[in-house]
Amino acid sequence: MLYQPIVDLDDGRILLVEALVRWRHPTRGVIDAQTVLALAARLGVLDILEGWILDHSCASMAAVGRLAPGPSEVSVAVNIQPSRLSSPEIVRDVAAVSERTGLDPKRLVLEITEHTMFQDPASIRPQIEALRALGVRIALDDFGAGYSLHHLFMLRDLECLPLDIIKIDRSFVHRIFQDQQARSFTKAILDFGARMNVAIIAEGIEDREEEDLLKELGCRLGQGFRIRRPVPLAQLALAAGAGSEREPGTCFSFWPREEPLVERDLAIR
Ligand code: G
Ligand code: MN
Repeated sequence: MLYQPIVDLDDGRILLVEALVRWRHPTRGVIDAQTVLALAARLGVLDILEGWILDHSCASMAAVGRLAPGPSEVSVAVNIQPSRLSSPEIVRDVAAVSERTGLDPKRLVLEITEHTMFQDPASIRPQIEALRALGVRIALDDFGAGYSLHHLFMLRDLECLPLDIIKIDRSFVHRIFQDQQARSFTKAILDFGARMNVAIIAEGIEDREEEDLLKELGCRLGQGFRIRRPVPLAQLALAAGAGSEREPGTCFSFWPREEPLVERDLAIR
């Protein structure tokens, strides 16, 4: 498993890490999350894999939190199939995982992709509410993927869904330069977030210009290769441990923003 930080763009503090599964194949190298999940779906073991990912991510975050004071503030975001939200089992599963691993549900975010959220909102609502009552936060993933004006209307529908976070899809983030409309839309999402008390995260930030423009538009939270590539949790924890004299209560931020880590990361891409 790898974990990709989601940071406060102003000071680089890590607020959340997204758990991303990887499969180190003996001959084909490292296989990314999308391929692994598609393969698991084809083999009919997607539920089992997702259960394992949830359990593993929660256990790892709980363990890291015990090692250093900083990471105990950081939450973990786990992707789940939206269909799982239609059944009350998810609430029991999450409660059981939290119990077993000792991870406070307040430190868990569940990410669900956009389109399925709208297919049958009534069937997922009770589960979302029960999960939020446990303290779990719900993120709408990849919002704006396959960008169309339709998404502007979707913002209205979103007002009716109990959401904590919206992640703006990276295809969208990449358009904000050439496309005035994409910029206005980003602003509309950010305004929506401010009005509805929903945190907005820009995904897939790949260069400095994108980051700067997003900040200018008022976006405070971001994720992407420009900020940090997905890394093993131990790597985040070790770095945080080095700064563990930091006052408890501050979120862990383990590398100075000025350090050219990103360039180094890009070099090994
Ligand atoms: O759909 P979701 O947001 O869960 O997708 C996460 C995937 O996006 C991961 O596989 C991750 O490696 C990838 N990813 C993360 N940051 C970036 C980025 O800046 N650019 C691109 N192209 N992919 C990214
Ligand atoms: Mn995601």
